[in-house]
Amino acid sequence: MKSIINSLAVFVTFFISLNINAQNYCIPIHQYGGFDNAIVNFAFNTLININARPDTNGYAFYPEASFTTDLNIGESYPLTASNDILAGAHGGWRAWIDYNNDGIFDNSELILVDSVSDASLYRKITIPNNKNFIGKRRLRIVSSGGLSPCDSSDYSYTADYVVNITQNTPHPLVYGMPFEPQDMVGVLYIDVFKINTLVNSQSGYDSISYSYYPDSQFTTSMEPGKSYTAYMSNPVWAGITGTYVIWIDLNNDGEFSDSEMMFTSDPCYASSATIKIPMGTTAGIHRLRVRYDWWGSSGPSGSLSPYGLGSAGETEDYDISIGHTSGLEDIIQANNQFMVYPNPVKNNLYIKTIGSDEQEVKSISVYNEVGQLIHTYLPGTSNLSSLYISYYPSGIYLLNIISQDNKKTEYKIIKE
Ligand SMILES: [Ca+2]
Ligand SMILES: [Ca+2]
Ligand SMILES: [Ca+2]
Repeated sequence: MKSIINSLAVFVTFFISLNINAQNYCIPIHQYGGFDNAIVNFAFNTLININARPDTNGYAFYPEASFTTDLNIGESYPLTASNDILAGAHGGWRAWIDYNNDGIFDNSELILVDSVSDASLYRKITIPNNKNFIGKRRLRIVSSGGLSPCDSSDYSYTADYVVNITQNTPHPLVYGMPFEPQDMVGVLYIDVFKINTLVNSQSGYDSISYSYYPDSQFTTSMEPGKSYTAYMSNPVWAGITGTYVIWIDLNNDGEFSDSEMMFTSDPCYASSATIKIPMGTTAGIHRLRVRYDWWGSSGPSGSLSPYGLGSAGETEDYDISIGHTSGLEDIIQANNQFMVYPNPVKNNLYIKTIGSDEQEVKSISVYNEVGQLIHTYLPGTSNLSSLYISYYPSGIYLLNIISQDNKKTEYKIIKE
């Protein structure tokens, strides 16, 4: 009788596994993993899963239909994760990608190890330049002390995703995400942000306490070597104040480094700042991040990070333009339908429609110097498209832009 039950159990387990995934991945059970240690926020490149309400058994599989992202081999992407309580984590993060797709996460597939006790994680993950890894692959991330991919520690939490490993897929430059504890959303927020001629008033806050305003919405042009005034405020509401920090990605590498921290305030409701754009800053569009946080620099981590979990506050991102005014004018004279900038370009090429909706971009094809098609990019309906072309070899490329009204426009660009 016992052997029949065992056989039945094996059969049922096999059957369930088949239905969950073709690969029979181990599924850890963490008795208390659904509580403080749960991975509530996770972002990897364009995959963003915020305020996930996980299962109480400490394991979640997020299907590809809802959460996935394309990752080129040989490129690096930001990964951010956190639980929901700044001081509550039991420490430690590990993650794997089953690169060889054999259903096992082995040590060579470990993509990050963080043994520091922290509720919040930020890493840039490089996908190995190996064509055998191309395809849909399982990613596993474990928080709070789970040392192996199948570890069933009581207090750990495990989340699985499917990522799509590709080659040379054009994509926008993505920055690491900021998060806020869910019950602190709207407690403190940035209601007004101004810098130079950019004015965003009464912006309020949204459910994830993060907003990205592309330069089709707000932007301003600044020159290297000059200083500009910024101003930021929140409505006086909770009787608590926060710290403002401003970063600008001056070298356009997709990260805000410590040396790119342009301003830090004392705890306050409102603050002015003088921002000096350093000489030698490369011309082009640069990401500016302003973050307002209750604990700010006095929090448990000692300084406010541009990424990961804050204590209560909001983050806003803007695209500002530095020192390429004359180049833009040249392009506008040449064609009054699109702006293509910066040119020469290093990382991100922007195509902005300056004509009517019918003239918005339908497709962009990129050809190399000898006329071979490299990519066709379908940006969707938007008056601003961005192509991440950092991995293109240096040289001259021809851009063939088709607008919604099927008119073709050609541009020559120089990739540095
Ligand atoms: Ca494997
Ligand atoms: Ca706001
Ligand atoms: Ca940077």
